[in-house]
Amino acid sequence: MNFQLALTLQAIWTAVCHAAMQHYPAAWGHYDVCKSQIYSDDGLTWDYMACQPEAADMTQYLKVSLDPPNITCGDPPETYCALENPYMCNNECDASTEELAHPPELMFDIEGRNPTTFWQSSSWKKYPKPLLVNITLSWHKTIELTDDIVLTFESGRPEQMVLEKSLDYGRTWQPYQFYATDCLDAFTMEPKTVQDLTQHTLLDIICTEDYSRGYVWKYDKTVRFEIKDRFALFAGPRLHNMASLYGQLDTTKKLRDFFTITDLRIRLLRPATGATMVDENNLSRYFYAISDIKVHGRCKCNLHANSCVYDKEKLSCECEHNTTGPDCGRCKINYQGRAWSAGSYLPIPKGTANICIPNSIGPVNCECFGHSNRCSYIEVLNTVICVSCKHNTRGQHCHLCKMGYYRNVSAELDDENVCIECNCNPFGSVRDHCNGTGFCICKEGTTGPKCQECLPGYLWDNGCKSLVCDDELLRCQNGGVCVNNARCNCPPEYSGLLCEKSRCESEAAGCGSRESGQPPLTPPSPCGLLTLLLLLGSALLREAPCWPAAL
Ligand SMILES: *[C@@H]1O[C@H](CO)[C@@H](O)[C@H](O)[C@H]1NC(C)=O
Ligand SMILES: *[C@@H]1O[C@H](CO)[C@@H](O)[C@H](O)[C@H]1NC(C)=O
Ligand SMILES: *[C@@H]1O[C@H](CO)[C@@H](O)[C@H](O)[C@H]1NC(C)=O
Ligand SMILES: *[C@@H]1O[C@H](CO)[C@@H](O)[C@H](O)[C@H]1NC(C)=O
Ligand SMILES: *[C@@H]1O[C@H](CO)[C@@H](O)[C@H](O)[C@H]1NC(C)=O
Ligand SMILES: CC(=O)N[C@H]1CO[C@H](CO)[C@@H](O)[C@@H]1O
Ligand SMILES: [Ca+2]
Repeated sequence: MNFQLALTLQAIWTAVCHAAMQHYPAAWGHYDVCKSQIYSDDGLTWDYMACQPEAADMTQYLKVSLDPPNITCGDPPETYCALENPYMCNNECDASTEELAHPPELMFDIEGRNPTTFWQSSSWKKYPKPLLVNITLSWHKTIELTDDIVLTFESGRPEQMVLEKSLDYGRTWQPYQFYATDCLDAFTMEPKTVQDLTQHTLLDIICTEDYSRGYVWKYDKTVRFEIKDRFALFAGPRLHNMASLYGQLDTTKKLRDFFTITDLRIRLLRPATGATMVDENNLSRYFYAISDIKVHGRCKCNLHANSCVYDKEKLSCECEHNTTGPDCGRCKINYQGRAWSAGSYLPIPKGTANICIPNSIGPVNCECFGHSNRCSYIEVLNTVICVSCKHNTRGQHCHLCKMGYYRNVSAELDDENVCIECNCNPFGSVRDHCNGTGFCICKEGTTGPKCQECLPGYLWDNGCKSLVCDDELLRCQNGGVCVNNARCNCPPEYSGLLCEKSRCESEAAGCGSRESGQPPLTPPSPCGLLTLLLLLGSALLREAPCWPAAL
C-alpha cells in the first residue's frame, strides 16, 4: 500500500533529519494540514483548519507490563507439550538462552518471519487455581483507535478473556469486550457479536464467543476488538462516508471517548484447554502464547496538530493554533483571549479550527464605541469584530453608519446620535442611501437633498412626473381642462393628450358645428372643477366619470 511506503520513506527521512525524534506524516480524510495561506481582502493571511496526525502502528510507542511480573516462562526452564497432542513435548522455554526465550517484546516485533516469535507464559502448574495474567499496554498519551485491535495466539485462543481500557493513564479501567467459549457461564452475559450492534447500541459492552469457539485453533489464532465494524455503523460498510462518522464524533463525546484510550489491558482468565476436561496429569499443555498484537491509532491532539513526535520514549502532539500540552488541550500562555476548545470536524471538509487567540484581542479589546459589548473572533482574518452594533452603526468597531444613515458631524463616535437617518423621499430617490452629508440619489426630474422637490417642467405626483399641460405653453384644447398639470380632461367628443383630436372625425352622426381648434370654454366646465376638487380629496376618484356640463 502506498501509505506503508510513505510511512517507510517518512521514517527514513526522519532518521536523517531528527536523530532522536520520530515523526509520522498526516492524512486521513481532510485533516492533514492545520493551516494554509490564503489571499483575502487584507492581503495574505492564514486559514486555520482542524487537523489530526496520521494513524500509525501504535505498538512502537507503548510500554508493556505483566502481572504477575514473573509469569513469563523460562525461569526456571520448562518443557511444554502441545495442546492437541500431549506426547508432542518439544517446546522448551529457557529465559537464559536467546533462541529459547519468550519475552514480552516478541508480541510487538515484525511478524511474517518463520518461525513466528512469541511471548509465552508459565504453564498451568497450579491448576485448579486459575491461571491469571494481565498484559498492560501503556502509552502515557491519549490515542484514538483507528483500526481493529488484533491479538494472535499461538497455543489456542483463551477460553476466557477480557479486554479493558483506561482513559486516565491506568487509574481506572473499563471493560471493552468480553471473550469466552460460554459467555453466560463465564460472565453471565448473553453472547453477542459486533454484527448485533446498531448505531444506538454501539457503545454497549458485549461478550462474544466468536473468538474462543472451536478446537481448530491452529488456523484460527486471532482475537479481535472490532473498531472498523463499529465505525461502519456510521460511515457505511466500506467506510466511504467518514464525514458522517466525523459528524457524529463531533457531537457525541461518549462516542469520541469510546475510541480513545491511554492504556489497554488484556486480562487472560483461562487458557485454551481444547477439551471440556482439563488433563490434570499433564498441565504443561496449558499456557498462553501471543505472537502479535496490533494496535492502530493516532495521537489524540484535539484537532490541533497534524503530527505527533516520539521523543525520550514519549509521544506528544506538535501543537498548532497556539495550543499546548501533550494533547494540545490548553491554550498557550498569552493566548487565552477566549476559552480553549477542541477543533471540530464540522463543517466537512475543513472543520473549524477553534484556535487560541492572544489575550490582547480578547473581550477586553472589544472596542465598539459603546454601540455593542459583544465581539467575535474571525479566524481567517485573525481579528476581532463587534457584533450586533446598535444605534444604526456597523463595521468592525461599530464606527460606520449602516445603510440608510449618515454620519452626524457634530456628534462624537460614541454618541447615540452619531448616525442620522438619510430619510430619502421614497418616491423621489433611487434608494434609501445617502452620501456623507445626507444627500440622496434622486430619480429623473427630482432634486433636493432628500429628493423631495421637482425640477422645472416636472410636477410632484408620488415622485416628479413631467408636465403634460399648463395654462401657458401647453394648453388643453377644445374646452379640455388641465388637471394637475398631468393630463387634459377632454369633453366627450375630443381625445388626445391635449384634446386635439375630434372623435367625430370618423363618425357620421353627432358632429356638431364646433370646429377643432376652438378656444376652450370659459369658465372651465363644472365637471372639470369637480374632478379637480375630488382629486384633492382622493386619488381614487381621479378617474371619476365626468358628465357634460349640460347635465
Ligand atoms: C512469581 O514470584 C512469586 C513470589 O515472588 C512466587 O510465589 C511465584 O511462584 C512466582 N511465579 C512463577 C510463575 O514463577
Ligand atoms: C489484573 O487486573 C485486575 C483488574 O483489572 C486485577 O483485579 C487483578 O488483580 C490483576 N492481576 C491479575 C494477576 O489478575
Ligand atoms: C506429560 O508431559 C510430559 C512432559 O512434561 C511427557 O513426557 C509425558 O508423556 C506426558 N504424559 C502424558 C500422560 O501425557
Ligand atoms: C447630531 O448630534 C448632536 C449631538 O449629539 C445632536 O444634538 C443632534 O440632534 C444630532 N443631529 C441629528 C440630526 O440627529
Ligand atoms: C453629497 O452630495 C452633495 C450633492 O451632490 C454634494 O454637494 C456633497 O459634497 C456630497 N458630500 C459628500 C461628503 O460627498
Ligand atoms: C507563541 C506562538 O506560538 N505564537 C503563534 C500563535 O499563532 C500564530 C499563527 O499560527 C503564530 O504565527 C505564532 O507564532
Ligand atoms: Ca512476534
